[in-house]
Order: sequence, then structure tokens, then C-alpha cells
Amino acid sequence: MWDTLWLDANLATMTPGAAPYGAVERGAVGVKEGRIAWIGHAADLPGDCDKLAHEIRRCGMAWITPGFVDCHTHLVFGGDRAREFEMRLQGVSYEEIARAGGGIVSTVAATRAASVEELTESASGRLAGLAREGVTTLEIKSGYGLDLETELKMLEAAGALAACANVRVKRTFLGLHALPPEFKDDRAAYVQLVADVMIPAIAASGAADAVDAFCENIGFTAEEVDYVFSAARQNGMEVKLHAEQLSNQHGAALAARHQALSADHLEYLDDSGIAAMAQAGTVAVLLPGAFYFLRETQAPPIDKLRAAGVRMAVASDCNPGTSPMTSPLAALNMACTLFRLTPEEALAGITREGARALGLLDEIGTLEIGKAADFAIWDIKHPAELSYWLGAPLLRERVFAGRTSS
Ligand code: DI6
Ligand code: FE
Repeated sequence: MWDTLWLDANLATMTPGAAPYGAVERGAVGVKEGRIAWIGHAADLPGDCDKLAHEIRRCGMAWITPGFVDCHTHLVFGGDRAREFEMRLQGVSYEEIARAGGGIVSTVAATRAASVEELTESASGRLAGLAREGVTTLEIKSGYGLDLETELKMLEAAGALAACANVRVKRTFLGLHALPPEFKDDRAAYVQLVADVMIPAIAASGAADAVDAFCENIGFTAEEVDYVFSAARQNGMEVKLHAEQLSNQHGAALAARHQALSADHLEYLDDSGIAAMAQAGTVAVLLPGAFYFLRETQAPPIDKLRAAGVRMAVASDCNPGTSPMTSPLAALNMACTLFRLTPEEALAGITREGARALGLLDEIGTLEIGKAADFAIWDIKHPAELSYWLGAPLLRERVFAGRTSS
């Protein structure tokens, strides 16, 4: 017998195939021990409902999707940058602020000053925002500590969120996010510290399983990233990259050479980068919240990515500097309005492709037998509504490992 049988629902399974959204109308889902034990048309259920499961849950023909996977966030940080937002509105650019010692480095100071408890507490408020819109798995990056102690403190806070909330968290070490003030005259020494000291320590402690970097004029060069990625791979860690966000540094191609899970942002990606990603199977993570907040005008080359068969994920990039957004539904809307994704591509981007970008597609991301019973139940009549409404309370229920949870 199953633990729970979800009935009177339409399913957007997001499994690739004939039907758009992998849709199954009048579907049913049987869950046992936190996993999907049966899924299909209710008419094909192998017996009498009451005999199949201990508990029957009727959904009033709501739609069930896989739980949302937010595969790129900087959810843990100290302080905020609302004041900087005001400055930008008065005409100061993001790059100017960064060069003047503001930007990421100001968040570093606030993060260093915060305790693990304070970091966990402030991030849990943001996590609640994501969960209210169906997120069951998210990635959290470090990168506002820039010293081993604070980077580990951030990763500890991310781990604490996973322990107390009904959510799956993947942790990423983002040592090459900005040059810490104490290394401002010795870039090479900081890059070496990240590669030779921090990565081995973080790999050994299991505090993160992937390494990210910010490859940019105001961040780190492709050469510096290459050095750090080599260390990451030697220490058995996955890699991913903030690439081509503000300029073309050929970061995506570099990431692909290291078999990166994903290359993220990609507004300035060129044809050779696209080809390299397609060949390596590196996922393109699209972050329309940052595009919107920075008032960027060059969109990522969506048509070319699609034509090349590069998989596209969509994520919030929740961070204090360029995407203070805790709404995955807003990200879907922006992916469609600003980047011209179809609503189906956008939804796949925050479910199946988000899972792929985290290396978790065997476990989550689609509704299939054997996968974790993480799903979101929506008061909608068609899945396109998830990309259409802005600010509507669409979530009826969030289910994590087979249990309803807020
Ligand atoms: N790119 C981004 O959009 C964020 N980090 C990055 O490398 C911005 C982080 C910040 O401004 O705090
Ligand atoms: Fe980011």
C-alpha cells in the first residue's frame, strides 16, 4: 500500500515526450516513503483507491508540477544594498560602485560581521519567500566571506537552513567572487589561497560540493578561473561559472572545457561559447532577475542556444546586489517577457533543467516513478499561468518528500 494517493489533479510531469509539459490530465500520484511509487491517468489506477493508499488527497483538479528547483542563489548574506540601489537610480553604475569599494565588498563586510545564527535567520526569511512559490530544492553559494572562516560560516548557515526547513539544499563555494580588500595589491596570492588552501579544506569538510567563480572584468580573469577550476576538479568537486554577464570573457567555453554543470547569466555569450556548451552538455542558467535589476539591454542568445540544443534553466539569482528577488514565479514571467522563452521552456527551466544544472536529475526535476515526491500543487487551469501572473497567490500546497509542508 502507498502512504498517500493524490487524486483529481492534472499533472505537468515535465518529462520530455509527446505532450506539452508532459501533461497528464485527470492524473493520480501514489507516494510511498517519500518517493513517487505510481503516476499516470487516474483511470489506469491498479485497483480501488481506498485499498491503494492509507490516505487519499483530492486536489479539485489543480495542477501538480515537480517542486521548483532554484539552481542559482546567493541566499545567505549579511545586510542589504538598498542604499546602493538608490545611488544607481541617481545614475551611478554597478561597475562604478564596485570599483569604489561598494558592491559585493560591502556585503562581505556585513557578512563577516554576522554570526551563523544571524545569517541563517535572515536567509530563512528569503527561503520562506521561495517556498511560498513552490521551491523544494535550491542551490546556495558562499562568496561573501572571501576568507576560509567566513566562507565556511556561510556554508554552515546554508546547511542549517536545510536541516530546519523542508527543502533540499546544494551548497557551492564561490571563492572567486570578488577580491577581498586585504588582497587588493596581490591578486595572485588570493587566487592561490582559494585554489591551494580553501578548496582542499572545503572539499575535505564536505561543506560544499561545487565551485563557482565570477569571470568578469570586475571579477576574475579566465586564466585565474582556469587555475581554480583545475584545483576544484582535482579535489573531486563539480564546477559552474558566472560567465559573460557584463562582457565576453570566453568564460562559458572555459567552463565547458572543465565539464561544468552550468554556465550562468550569458548575456554576452558568443557562438564559440554556445558550441562548447552544447558539446559538453553544460546547462545555460538564465537569470532574468539580474538582467532586469541591472537594466541590461542585451539578452542572452536564446534562439541560438535553443538551436544548438543547449539546455536552459531559469533561476532567481537571489542576491543583495543584482537580483533582490525571492519569487521564482516572477523569474518565470521575466524569462518569458524579457528573454522570450515559451512558458513551457520557462517551467522546464525551473524544474527539469534546474535539476540537471545541479546534477540532480536522477532524483528530482520531473514527476516520474522512483524520484523524490517533491511537488507543487497550483490553483491554475493551465500551466502557462505560472509564467503569466505576477504576484498572484497560485500555490495551493507544497509537498516535500511526500509530506505537505509550508
Ligand atoms: N554576479 C551577480 O549577479 C552577483 N554575483 C555575481 O557574480 C552579484 C552579487 C552582488 O552584487 O552582491
Ligand atoms: Fe549569481
